[in-house]
Amino acid sequence: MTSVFQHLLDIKSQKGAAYIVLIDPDEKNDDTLISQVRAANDTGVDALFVGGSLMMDSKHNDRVATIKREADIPVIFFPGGVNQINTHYDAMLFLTLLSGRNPQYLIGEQVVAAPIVKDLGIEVIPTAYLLFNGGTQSTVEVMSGTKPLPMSRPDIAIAHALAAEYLGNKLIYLEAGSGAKEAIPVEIIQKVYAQTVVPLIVGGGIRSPKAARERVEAGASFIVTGTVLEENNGRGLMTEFADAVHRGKS
Ligand code: 1GP
Repeated sequence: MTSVFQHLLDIKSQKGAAYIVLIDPDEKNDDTLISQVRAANDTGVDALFVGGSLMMDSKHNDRVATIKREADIPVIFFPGGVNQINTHYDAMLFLTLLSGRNPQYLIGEQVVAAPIVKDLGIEVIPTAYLLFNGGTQSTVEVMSGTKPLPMSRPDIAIAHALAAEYLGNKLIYLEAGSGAKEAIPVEIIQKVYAQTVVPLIVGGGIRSPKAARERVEAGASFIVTGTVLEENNGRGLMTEFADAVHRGKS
């Protein structure tokens, strides 16, 4: 059976890039959860990332079960913490918050998670998570107690990306933070892409299909959107994003 990671790489080589929708299994999305997943099934979305930095009730595991039941595409755990692990995921990003200097998110959570992940048999995708300053204080910045990287310093971004590659990560996530005012700049993506062989996920503050397309052309292999779809519940925008990300090679 093809791994989820290989499936994502295959989509990238067939379509130029993959489009991933982030669903936060928090109570704020209770009413739209099923419609979002069904829309993703039907509009050319390639996979779902599921997770969030802060859960405001205890029902997130039930919501993930609902997402998995409804989804025809891979459901990938995008962990906000070890407490969110459950049996419903097809794979997980095994994240290290490499932009930060908080040992809890560099290795602490991972050590606690590892035996549980092994026991559950979840496919892991080693992923370096680089959080940038998207112009507003993100939930992940607050919850992780780490400083984001400056958007204005491609040299610092490149150094972190190279460290991520040499540490053996299979993906690098360039993250502006959910709801960011400013998405990761095209220039940062171009410069990081030129220096590393590791496929790039780009997310945070991407609010238009045009912005998504520009980031694919700059070198992103995977585009993630969350907030814009929470604010505009409907299939139309999802289809436009999928077409923009895939344009040219489908
Ligand atoms: C956040 O990159 C994702 O982790 C998506 O961000 O919610 O701003 O689309 P948005």
